[in-house]
Amino acid sequence: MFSENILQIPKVMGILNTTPDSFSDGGYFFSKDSALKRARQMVEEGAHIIDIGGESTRPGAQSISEQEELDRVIPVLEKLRAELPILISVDTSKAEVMRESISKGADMINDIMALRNEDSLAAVAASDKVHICLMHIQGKPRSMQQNPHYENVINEIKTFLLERVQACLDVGIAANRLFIDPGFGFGKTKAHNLLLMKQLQMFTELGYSVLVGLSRKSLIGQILNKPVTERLYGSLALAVLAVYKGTKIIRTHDVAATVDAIKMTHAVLQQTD
Ligand code: PT1
Repeated sequence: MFSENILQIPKVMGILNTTPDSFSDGGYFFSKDSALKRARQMVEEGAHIIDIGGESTRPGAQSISEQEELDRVIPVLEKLRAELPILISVDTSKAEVMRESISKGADMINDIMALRNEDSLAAVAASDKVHICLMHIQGKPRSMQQNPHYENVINEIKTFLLERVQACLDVGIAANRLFIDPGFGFGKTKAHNLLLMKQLQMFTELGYSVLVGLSRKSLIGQILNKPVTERLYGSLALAVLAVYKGTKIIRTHDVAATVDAIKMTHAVLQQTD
């Protein structure tokens, strides 16, 4: 579980996509074996948590059916749970996927919709131990980058996350089960994303653990003018900043590199005279 102790050093969450298109370098079709191979590799590289996702939430992505998502996620979760001594998160917004995942032993539900979809709040409230990540998004993945707009991006996201935290507390979910995430790239311009990073302490100082996902995102492409395959150094710079500002979990594709960057950052922050 995510004991107090385990959160002392910031943790790396490795991304495990079970979407067919994400295996474009290998075969076109997703296979359970390739997902398990990737998960084992991330554990060897030092991941503390594996985040299994069946539905892409990248800008422009289409949603998939509940059955499709269950078919992609649950078999991988079951295999991972049986095989690896690691925390398992499931990236989903669907109540039924949450319920199935919890019953198969998931340790965390990571929801980009922050439990606003029907029945999803009840689905996680039914467990007394699963951890929950509440993320901010403006709009829906398919159209969120069309015209992001805020009067005050920091205040609006902070208010939103605190409202979702309160909704969880109201149904009896303990505060220490909650993580909050400002949702980099989810209905935000380059300026919005940069300001969120510059002011990230506004979120880490709220009293809830913060999780962020920055890995290979278009924000990095916009600054460095590099394709998604060449965004590692940019991703590491942002991971270091996020940890410096008090983030507890970094969600990433590049586990080994991120583990080292975070260890170094944490060692500096820990040092006393
Ligand atoms: C995230 C996150 C996530 N990101 C959490 N879950 C994705 N808690 C999926 C781009 O701008 O940050 N936090 N689950 C991936 N989504 C995106 C969004 C990927 C934007 C790429 C971009 O390139």
